[in-house]
Amino acid sequence: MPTLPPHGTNPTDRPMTTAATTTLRFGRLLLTGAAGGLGKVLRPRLKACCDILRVSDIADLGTAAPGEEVRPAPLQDKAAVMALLEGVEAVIHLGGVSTEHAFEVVLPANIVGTYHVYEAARVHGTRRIVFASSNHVTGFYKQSETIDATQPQRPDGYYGLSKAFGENLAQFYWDRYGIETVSLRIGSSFPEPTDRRMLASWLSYDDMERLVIAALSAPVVEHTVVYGMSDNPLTWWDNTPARHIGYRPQDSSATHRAGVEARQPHVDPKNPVAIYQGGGFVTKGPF
Ligand code: 15L
Repeated sequence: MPTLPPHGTNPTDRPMTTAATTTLRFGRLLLTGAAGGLGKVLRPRLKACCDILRVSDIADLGTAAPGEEVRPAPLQDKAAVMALLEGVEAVIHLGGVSTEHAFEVVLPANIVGTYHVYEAARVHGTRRIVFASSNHVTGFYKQSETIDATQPQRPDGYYGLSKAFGENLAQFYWDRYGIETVSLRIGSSFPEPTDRRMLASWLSYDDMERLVIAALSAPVVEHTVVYGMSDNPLTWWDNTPARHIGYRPQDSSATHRAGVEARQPHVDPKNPVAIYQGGGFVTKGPF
């Protein structure tokens, strides 16, 4: 059943895998935020690589498909999150708010909630978490810069700050308790890129699946931060420091470029949306 190596080991007899080819099977996986945009995409795809997929959200999750356990739970309820992680091998933590909001909205769902997930992982001995971070952790870098995940965080709002907190929490739980995390700084994961910014930040759904499977199955990750992007010819993010997780994107925004440019022929270079990597998020608020 469990396929993750014990903490501190680096087995050489297990091949790296990709979404398309993985034969890796987990016992029970937990997907939080399963009723959200990316949760709905990942739910059927993750079911293919585990015996039981436990899905959670505060929004309606529908009925359980074969091999699923449906467990609604508010992330700010510590007891509920404790129960959620019982018997879980690894967590894909997408839960919380996914766009910019007032701090009072972000705090319970993203900051307190993510703390509860890590505390529950510590208590139950869960060994790996795939954390849905965001490109908005570094949204105040300019689109004229190329950065990698080793550069200082520059969040572009309270949402980005909450994801920066989540990444720091992940680092702490690795250093202190040996719980491994891959923090995915997801770009724009939609069916296709719809504006010029997304030509750089787009992550196709298939590449999103490849990224999550790589994050779950790489033998040793400690705490790795990786940008979630497809193989876009135009990009601000260099994923070289995270190559060890074995993520190899196979889609590209190039095939959508002509359509995007026809729909959005002009960009005002003085508009902050076109200056900063975080796009429109940098102009939200104050609340
Ligand atoms: C995010 O983090 C959001 O969750 C998503 O809705 C998009 O807005 C994305 O960033 C983006 O930057 O395009």
